[in-house]
Amino acid sequence: MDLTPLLLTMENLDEILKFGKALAEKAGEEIKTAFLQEKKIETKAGCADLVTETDKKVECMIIDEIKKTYPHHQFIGEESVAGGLKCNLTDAPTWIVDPVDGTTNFVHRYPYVAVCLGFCVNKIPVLGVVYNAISGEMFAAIKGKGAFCNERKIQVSKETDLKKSLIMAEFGSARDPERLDFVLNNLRSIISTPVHSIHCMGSAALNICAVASGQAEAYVEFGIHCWDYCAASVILEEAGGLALDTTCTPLDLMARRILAACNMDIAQGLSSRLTHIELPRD
Ligand code: LIP
Repeated sequence: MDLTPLLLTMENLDEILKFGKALAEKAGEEIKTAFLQEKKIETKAGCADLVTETDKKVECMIIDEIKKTYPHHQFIGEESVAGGLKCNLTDAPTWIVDPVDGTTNFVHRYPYVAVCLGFCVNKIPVLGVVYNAISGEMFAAIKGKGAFCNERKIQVSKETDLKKSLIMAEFGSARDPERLDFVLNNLRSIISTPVHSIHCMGSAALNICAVASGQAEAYVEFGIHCWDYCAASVILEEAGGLALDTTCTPLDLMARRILAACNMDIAQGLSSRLTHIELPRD
């Protein structure tokens, strides 16, 4: 494998992270301004798959800034893909962007909303920024250099007993009866472990960052996209956690499912209680 792009990029990942954090803060200003205002809401794949003009405006701003600063970098953005651009991850340095993760929360003014900037080289996530503009929490990590929230080092929970765990999960945006049965059956299986509780925060990235921060032991979801979990997966692994496929095999960025856990005991315990499905790849 030609390591040139990786070596070239690894040399200035600190500079790229500085750029990413400043870009996330700039995007966060736009989100904060619009957060309490009336919003023009559209739907995408279904009645609960929401998008606003802020999602689109923020993604355009992010991509313009990347093109200006790093013209040789590629990008994959949620709203660009929704607009018809192919989701094609190559070995080139690539930004994977969710301008507003937790759009439903943004629409309802529920304060769990994050700008997600993941950065991959040779298809490997090596840098992640997840910024909750409403709380001011800036989660960030470079592969091999630890994970931080507002410059404070974060690490996962040490709990190994699933019965003493807080699990993050989501209903997702699909509302067809078959998918709802699948989601509800898995939620029932998890809660009847029994676990301490299941919380649904409405943002895949912030759920993963809650695990990275030791506030929950695991998060699992089927049906999300690479932009929902690329950035946060780097933060979780640098906090000592595991970003895995739901079957506890290595994470597949394009498989649209993740099991994020503080350790393998929790991951295997949770995975064994799930029904697994394959989804159309990103
Ligand atoms: C959301 C995810 C969430 C999932 C929602 C939606 P978006 O991302 O963060 O985990 O349950 O269906 O996909 O659409 O707000 O960027």
